[in-house]
Amino acid sequence: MNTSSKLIAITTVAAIASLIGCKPRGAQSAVSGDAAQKTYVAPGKYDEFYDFVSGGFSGQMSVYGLPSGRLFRVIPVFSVDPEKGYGYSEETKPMLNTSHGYVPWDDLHHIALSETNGVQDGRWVFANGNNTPRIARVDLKTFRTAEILEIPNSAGNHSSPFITENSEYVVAGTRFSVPLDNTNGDVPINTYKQNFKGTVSFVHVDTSGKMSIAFQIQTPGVNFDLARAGKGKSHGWVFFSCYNSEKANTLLEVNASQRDKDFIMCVNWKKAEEYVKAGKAEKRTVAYAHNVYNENSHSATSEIEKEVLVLDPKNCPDMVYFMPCPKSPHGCDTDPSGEYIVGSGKLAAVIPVFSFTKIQKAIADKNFDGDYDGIPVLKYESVLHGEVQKPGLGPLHTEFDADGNAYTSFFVSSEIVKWRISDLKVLDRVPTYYSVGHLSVPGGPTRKPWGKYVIAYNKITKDRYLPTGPELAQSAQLYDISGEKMKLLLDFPTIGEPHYAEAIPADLIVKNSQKIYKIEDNQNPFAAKGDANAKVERKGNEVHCYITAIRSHFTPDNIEGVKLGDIVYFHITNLEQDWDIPHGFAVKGANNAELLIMPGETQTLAWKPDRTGVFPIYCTDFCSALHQEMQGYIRVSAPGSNVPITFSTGKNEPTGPIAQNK
Ligand code: RUQ
Ligand code: CUA
Repeated sequence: MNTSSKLIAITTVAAIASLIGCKPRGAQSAVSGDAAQKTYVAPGKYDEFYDFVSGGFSGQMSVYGLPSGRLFRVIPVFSVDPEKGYGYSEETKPMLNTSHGYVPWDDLHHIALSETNGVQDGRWVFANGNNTPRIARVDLKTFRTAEILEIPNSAGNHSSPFITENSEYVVAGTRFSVPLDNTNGDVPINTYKQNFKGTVSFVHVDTSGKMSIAFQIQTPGVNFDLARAGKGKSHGWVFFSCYNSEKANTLLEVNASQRDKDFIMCVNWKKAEEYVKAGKAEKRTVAYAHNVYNENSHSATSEIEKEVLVLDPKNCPDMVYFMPCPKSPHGCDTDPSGEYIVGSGKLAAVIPVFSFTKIQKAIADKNFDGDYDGIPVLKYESVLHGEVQKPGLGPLHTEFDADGNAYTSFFVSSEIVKWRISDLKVLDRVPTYYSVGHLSVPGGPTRKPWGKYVIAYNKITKDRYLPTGPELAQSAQLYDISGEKMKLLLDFPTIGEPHYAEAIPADLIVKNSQKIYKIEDNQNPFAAKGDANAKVERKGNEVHCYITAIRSHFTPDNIEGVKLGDIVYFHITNLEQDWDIPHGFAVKGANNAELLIMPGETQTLAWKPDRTGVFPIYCTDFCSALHQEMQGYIRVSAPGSNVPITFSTGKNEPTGPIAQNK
């Protein structure tokens, strides 16, 4: 190879590495001697933190303990889950309803724990549905999805859900700009610049956790990527990173990387609230689902809402500003003081850090660099605290500790870099295995970081685990950040693709954790609150079986009189009032799978038998020494049969004729 072709080869390798991420060396030797001790949680002992980790394309959220990395639970949110019956039971199906109908699988990227005064409070965790735009709220008493709200005028709900410091709002910025819902969307795609708009939504959270869309702000047709709310002095503002300020509609890889700087959009939501109060918002007709799970009836309802209020910055001065940010920013993170806003340009060679005080001054002085679609653009130099020089390649996200340090993930150079906010000095760097996306410090996005660890959520696993065919578990890596230098302690596999995660001290959640549902509070209309209420009733071609479950039998466990063409509803009430004693329920041939019923709860399985005969039913959760005896039969006769409805447990006399099926 001559020198110039060598050079070409090297640049090509570098270019490829910069796109796919490179693999650091010394993967096996990176662990320090006391790592095992620092992550060992002895049998019977509790972890110090809960870690709520997004499942990405699995649509779920998983819960780990830190520092052990032990998996405790997968919480079904935007996808059906055969482990919990979520999305299969009649009671939970409405949770996955949308204006497009039933959507049983979505893509969950970001986690937001509720806060009071900027500190995690352990009440709820919010998550975004990325594909069919939604925000979910999980109740941390029960670790169940309590509410899902669809976001209209939105497509690709990526910039979501980021939370304000008193959980006043969770925000949702649309990834894709699109023709808005109340317009004729049937337009040529290459009329993007005229017809496509963005929106950011402010979803109000009331004191009980209930969500509602307070207002949306219509924006130029850019792509919103991430966001963070201000805190402390910047409380009242939200910062959204945006890319594609070129407004490209094809081959964004090239066409959306033209401009030297894109933007961070700064929204003064207190101002927006004033404009809404003053009647400046336009009512627009849209359709979006609002699904709520009722803890007393153990049932979800889905309603389609019809209206949103939309603010146009053109009519609302001083509400929205653009701040230039080099180049294709992804993460946009605010430090614990609320003074600094860190942009992470995926293609930028520096990390820009903006100052909230300077932003306010630039606004007051009208220090603008023209406008973008009528919205003032702040002068880059006038709002900049400074740039971190040569930090690494491909910065994505930044989290903070309580000592004035920031931790930024670098996808391309596959590392975490620690730097100081005050003087922007790089202090330390550690490799990740491989290609870290998000990272998280417990309490890192709040006013009160708990520190101790930073966890890298890696996109690529390669040789780190035993191979499992073409796909490997994605991985998290735990680093000790209590000293000056970061130290790798542990790898653990994750469920789905971890995007963002948030960790919280365990005692903020443990004390509220619910153990059972009280049977006397059970308001499910199909509950049988004792064996005396167990029964089977025919209503036209529906057969409703009100069945109780208690160790180790169902009442009734022999049911006859069902005819082909009927729909059978098994309403199972778990009478146990003891922690950790669920019962399961399954019937042979049910297309709708199974149930898992918590103590004191009622859940319903709908079954449409497809043939005559006798079908076993049984408990699917090993609940007692006689779990295997927890079974029964249901008989299905021909459509015209005269077998009467009968039901019993513990009776052996014949209940109906045998040959009526013929
Ligand atoms: S993203 S790897 Cu979906 Cu939050 Cu940055
Ligand atoms: Cu009930 Cu096994």
